[in-house]
Amino acid sequence: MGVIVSVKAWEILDSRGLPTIRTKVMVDDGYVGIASVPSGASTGSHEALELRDGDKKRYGGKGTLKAVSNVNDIIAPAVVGMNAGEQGSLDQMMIDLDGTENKSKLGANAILSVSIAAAIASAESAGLPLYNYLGGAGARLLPTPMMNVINGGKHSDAGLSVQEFLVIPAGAPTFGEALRYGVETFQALKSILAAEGEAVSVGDEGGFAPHLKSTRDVLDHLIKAIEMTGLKAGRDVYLAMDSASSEFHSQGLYQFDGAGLTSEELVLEYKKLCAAYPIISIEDGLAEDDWAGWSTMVRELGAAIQIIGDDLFVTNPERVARGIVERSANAVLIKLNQIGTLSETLDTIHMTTANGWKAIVSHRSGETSDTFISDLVVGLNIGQIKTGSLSRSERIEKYNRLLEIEEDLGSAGRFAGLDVFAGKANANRS
Ligand code: 2PG
Ligand code: MG
Repeated sequence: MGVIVSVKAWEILDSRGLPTIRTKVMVDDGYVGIASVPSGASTGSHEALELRDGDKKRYGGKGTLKAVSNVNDIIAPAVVGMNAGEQGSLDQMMIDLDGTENKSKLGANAILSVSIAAAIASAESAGLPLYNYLGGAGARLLPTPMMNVINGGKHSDAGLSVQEFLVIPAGAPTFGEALRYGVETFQALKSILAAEGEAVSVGDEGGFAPHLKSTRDVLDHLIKAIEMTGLKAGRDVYLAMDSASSEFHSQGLYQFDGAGLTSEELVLEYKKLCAAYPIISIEDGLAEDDWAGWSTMVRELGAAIQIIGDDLFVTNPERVARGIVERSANAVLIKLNQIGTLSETLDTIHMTTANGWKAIVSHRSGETSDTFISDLVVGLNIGQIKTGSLSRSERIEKYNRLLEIEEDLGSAGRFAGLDVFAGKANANRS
């Protein structure tokens, strides 16, 4: 039972209409697992390699036919006959087949599609809900969502330095209520922007992309939107940012809101923002190789807020290990396709939480309808998910899967709420 009998990949499109890969793994009792791999825009330079064809005549070079054939012609013959439930052996077999540091031979997209599809097929074969299969009998923590309602940086043409402005409805009593707080805030924001004559079309992650003046201007709009719903900012709903600052960092300076700032100056600016607004989390506040700047940020702000490394760590256990030694952050963004197998992703999660840091499971800006991350976050009781705004089906499907899990768990379910946040949000824990 659970022995892999076939592996088949094909090219599909992601939410930006660009090619990606989908793979189906079938096991001997007839069950199948299907996985689709997402794709980033503000990718970290230390991520595992996303293999693209480079043939300019197809999709401007972004085709994924090589990755597809690497699955069908190289990985499939090697893994057929293995047990889909032996995740560690299966992933190690693919890592060895690839043989490079960053999965550049077979492609992290090719490898990850098989890794996840095998886990899903094995869960089906075992007759378990995917979250239970991944996490065991104790899986029951519904995550606090971080919702990206304003899309700047590389995710839209809004012209904002910061890539993501997020609302965190951590004060809600349940996941379902948190989702409602987020949706109502999103709708209120829409009406505020529309009344100002701003565009209400959405960016890559389903948030609005208005041409507002500055970071503070956006944060003011978010506070106004929260309060318009009757909720209270700093009690029911909190704020967060993903600066994705590698994108506006060059030659030692950060081009932030029209000024060229050093790391120290940017950290000071974040400090002022955190004092003025109920911000409880900042991701990639500094660039992916500015290790010294990150340590400064933790010294200045680490007690008050969550400091998340995304491009800094790229879900890579070796980079997280360095961050732990140097106290570079206190949280790690978890993206499966940055590292390329489920097993290595689990290693990174374990290292993160074993050291008392927080993990946040994340989507990519280019997504599909795949909802694996919803099961992963509940399965491992991680407590936080970042999966976009409250529009666009590829984002909403992840929330809908969490609603389904919440329903399944019934009174056994727990909502992470504020409990997963230390620092200033802690003051509001009941
Ligand atoms: C990020 C992500 C997801 P991308 O920076 O955290 O929100 O964006 O997938 O473009 O790297
Ligand atoms: Mg990020």
